[in-house]
Amino acid sequence: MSNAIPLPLYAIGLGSNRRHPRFGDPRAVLMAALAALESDDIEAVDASPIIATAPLGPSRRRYANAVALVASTLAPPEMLARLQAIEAAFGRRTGQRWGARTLDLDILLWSGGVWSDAVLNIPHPAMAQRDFVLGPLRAIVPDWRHPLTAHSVRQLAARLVRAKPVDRTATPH
Ligand code: A4P
Ligand code: MG
Repeated sequence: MSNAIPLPLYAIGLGSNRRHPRFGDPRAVLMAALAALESDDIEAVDASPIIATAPLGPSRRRYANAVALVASTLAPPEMLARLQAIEAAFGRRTGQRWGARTLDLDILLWSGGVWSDAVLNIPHPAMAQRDFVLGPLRAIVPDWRHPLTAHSVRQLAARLVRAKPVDRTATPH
């Protein structure tokens, strides 16, 4: 019998739209990144399927995206530092915002709820607008509620589908 207090959980978004010279294409980059996330103080709990997505923003390369659920006692700033170290180890280029990148790791949700400081915002401010985030997130934690809106991930994903502009009825000019 165990009366251990459950470890805090983080949902981590993974994205890549550049090959890595050793790991290969973006899908292979994400598989390597999922393995790299596991460490003495970060326990892998679950991972979504890796999906191919159309780029949002100026980059023309398609992305591979996934979400990992991890358990860790690391505080949010420590987790961000760890993710940035992994990005750096994968040779991520800094520079152009939204440019092609080998690996992008974002903290999407944390079981502690809300974190907000000059360099870190949890929940990730754009998560509710991004289907490449909500799709994989729904595959592993559909019932997790956004701490600010109280919507579940499943509800957020459904709202986003409904909000999509549909232009099948455009009148001819
Ligand atoms: N930061 C603040 N909150 C967080 C958080 N919750 N998690 C700060 C991670 N970082 C957070 O991020 C810039 C700074 O955000 C960090 O230094 C950290 O202090 P970054 O990852 O270095 O820069 P970025 O990714 O180029 O900019 P940004 O605005 O974060 O871009 P996004 O939102 O990451 O979007 N299309 C598809 N299909 N799939 C994608 O994955 N990704 C992007 C990048 C664009 N289009 C995409 C995808
Ligand atoms: Mg980012």
